[in-house]
Amino acid sequence: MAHFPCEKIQYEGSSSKNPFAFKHYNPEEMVAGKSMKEHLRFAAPYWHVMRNVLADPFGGGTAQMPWDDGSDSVENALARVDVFFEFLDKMGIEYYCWHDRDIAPELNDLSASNAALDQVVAKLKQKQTETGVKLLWGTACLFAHPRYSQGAATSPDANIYAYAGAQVKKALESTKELDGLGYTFWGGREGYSTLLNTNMKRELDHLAAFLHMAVAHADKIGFDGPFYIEPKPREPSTHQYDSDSAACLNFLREYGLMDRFTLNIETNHATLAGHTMEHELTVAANAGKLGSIDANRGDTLIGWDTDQFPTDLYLTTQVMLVVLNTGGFTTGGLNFDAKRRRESHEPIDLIHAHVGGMDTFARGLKIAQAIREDGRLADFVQERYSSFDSNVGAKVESGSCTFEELEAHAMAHGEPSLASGRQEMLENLINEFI
Ligand code: XLS
Ligand code: NI
Ligand code: NI
Repeated sequence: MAHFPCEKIQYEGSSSKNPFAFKHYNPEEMVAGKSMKEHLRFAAPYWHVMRNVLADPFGGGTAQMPWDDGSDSVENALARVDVFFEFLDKMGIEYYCWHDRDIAPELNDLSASNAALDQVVAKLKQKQTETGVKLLWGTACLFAHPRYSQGAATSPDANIYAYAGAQVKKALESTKELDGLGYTFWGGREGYSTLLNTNMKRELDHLAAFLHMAVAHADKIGFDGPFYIEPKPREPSTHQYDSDSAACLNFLREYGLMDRFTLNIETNHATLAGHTMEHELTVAANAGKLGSIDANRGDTLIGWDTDQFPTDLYLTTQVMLVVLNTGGFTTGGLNFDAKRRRESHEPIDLIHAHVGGMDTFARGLKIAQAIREDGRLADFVQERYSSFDSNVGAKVESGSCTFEELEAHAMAHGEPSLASGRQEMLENLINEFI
């Protein structure tokens, strides 16, 4: 039985008026030597597609899920897997992501929960084999259960810390079992509400020890994919330790974790941190740590993580410019960590939402590549710094310059004349392509 009343979504081109067709995402179309699907590597998050009931702080869920009996049974969890794979097939999405507790229920104790997870993982494995779908990354939900209300790997309680470790151990083994390409840590409760009760130094030391144990266990079981840290500044905690790309990089460097970790950057988290997505991606890329992307967007009028689908061409163009400039994804991809609005409660709205997100990224990819081929933007930036290509500037960049030499240069050259930054001209240039 079909749960999403539409055919498989096909590419029909930009003149199509069919809401169940891609206007721009043409998976096999080549852009700069690679197919669109290889560039974009779309992934669907199990938690939003299958488990998000569309509640908000003022009201309960509205999502219609006729396939779901509402129970915490393993049977219900197994039934959802078929629906999810029907969804992936209709969308032509070849990657997915999960939290352990999205795919399988948390039962009375850890061993029962682990056994339930094993059953669902076995079914996911079979579906992956049948369809060729791949797991982009797995993760453990260390934020929903009340035991984690004061943190998991930063809990003040060693018993809870141990429980979290056991949960990550199992989630990592399940990721390995499904040939997952990566493993993500989003520190949902890893932060604090008040420093009055918090020993920040001990919590950060514990978090680092936790991540080192994860790496050691990955090595032990032969999981060699990257670990991602997903920055977010606040919500649910008042202050979260992984607040933005720069904070994460500093933490990873301080605790000797740079080798195995890279970043998974989410648009709405960037904006909550008071940055643009382009900024967060660029900070990561400069450190060689742009691993993967949670592709959503926020709402300028709402102050929380609204996890909306990307619809803004400027945003997707900026994202794809950074991605293309770094040479593209290797293990990562574009995971739509996005949910429908509470008012879009029918299953078919999931299809509309993803069609839009995929088309918006396809256009962003094509626009970004056109801007790169045109070359004027990159040429402008190169020219802007060209005084560092020779003479005193080149000496600075080689690390061999002294203040005496700068002084001699300044004395000899008199008052410098500074060129315009030409922001408006460049904004006009970008609009030529959008
Ligand atoms: C929540 C996060 C979460 C992570 C995975 O804001 O984005 O969904 O991506 O734990
Ligand atoms: Ni996310
Ligand atoms: Ni988020």
